[in-house]
Amino acid sequence: MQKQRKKIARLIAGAAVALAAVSLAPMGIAMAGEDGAKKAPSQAAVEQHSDDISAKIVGGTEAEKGEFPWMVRLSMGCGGALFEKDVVLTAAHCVDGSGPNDSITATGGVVDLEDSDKVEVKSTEVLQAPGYDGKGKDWALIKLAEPIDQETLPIAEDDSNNKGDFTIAGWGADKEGGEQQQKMLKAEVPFVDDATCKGAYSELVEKEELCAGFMDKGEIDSCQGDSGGPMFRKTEGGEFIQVGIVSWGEGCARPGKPGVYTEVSTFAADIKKAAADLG
Ligand code: 4AZ
Repeated sequence: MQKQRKKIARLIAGAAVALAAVSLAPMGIAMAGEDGAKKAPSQAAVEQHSDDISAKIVGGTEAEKGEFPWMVRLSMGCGGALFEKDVVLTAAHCVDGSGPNDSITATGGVVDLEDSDKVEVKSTEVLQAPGYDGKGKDWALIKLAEPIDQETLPIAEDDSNNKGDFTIAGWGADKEGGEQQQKMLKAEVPFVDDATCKGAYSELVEKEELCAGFMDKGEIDSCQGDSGGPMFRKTEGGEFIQVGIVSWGEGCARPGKPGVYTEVSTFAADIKKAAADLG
């Protein structure tokens, strides 16, 4: 899976170039080919739902403008969340190491990436999680040249919100091997406990990753290009809080194969310190 993840990350980067060149051209063919053999068993299940008119993120619906103001799309083809107005929290596998970096553009303030209200800001620096080696620790920070004037998303500092139903959102594929989306899609997925998720993925790093999805039916999930985006929920006090970062999974929305997310609470102290230390 580690190799597959790295490949996926490379494909996303490649896809972003394609995206820049041909706007929202399909990137699904390369993706689908990538794990062609593994895909076969659940292909029928995926196709069964492909004519469902509500089938979006996978199995989601369009977000409202302003509904999730912290959401950003990153130019390498990932999602992210505003941790501060000028700091984006994303996945380590979306970036290429740490250091000064002006090659990433963050787009914020919109649901529709073609909306003229969009705000585009360049990166100045990237911090990839220290010790990241493709297994766990899938978080990174991107410092922006200017703030994006939108509400930020606080991160979970303990595991008390690692339960219940979560919201996922992004501009990634709306089905396995599908196209990147011009409009942000959102969906709700339930928590999957570590023991169940370990049964699906023996390589799961339980302290560093948490899982969500519908074990029985699949159908609703994050997918290629949603990586780096936040998984969040409301606390008992009614505030949105980020509990996960879209990280990986076997395919998208396959029964028995939930989405895997970086367990934000595990890294909250590291993330806060790293953000404070950015230039
Ligand atoms: C990806 O490559 C990706 N179904 C994101 C989420 C999932 C699989 C792949 C989970 O960005």
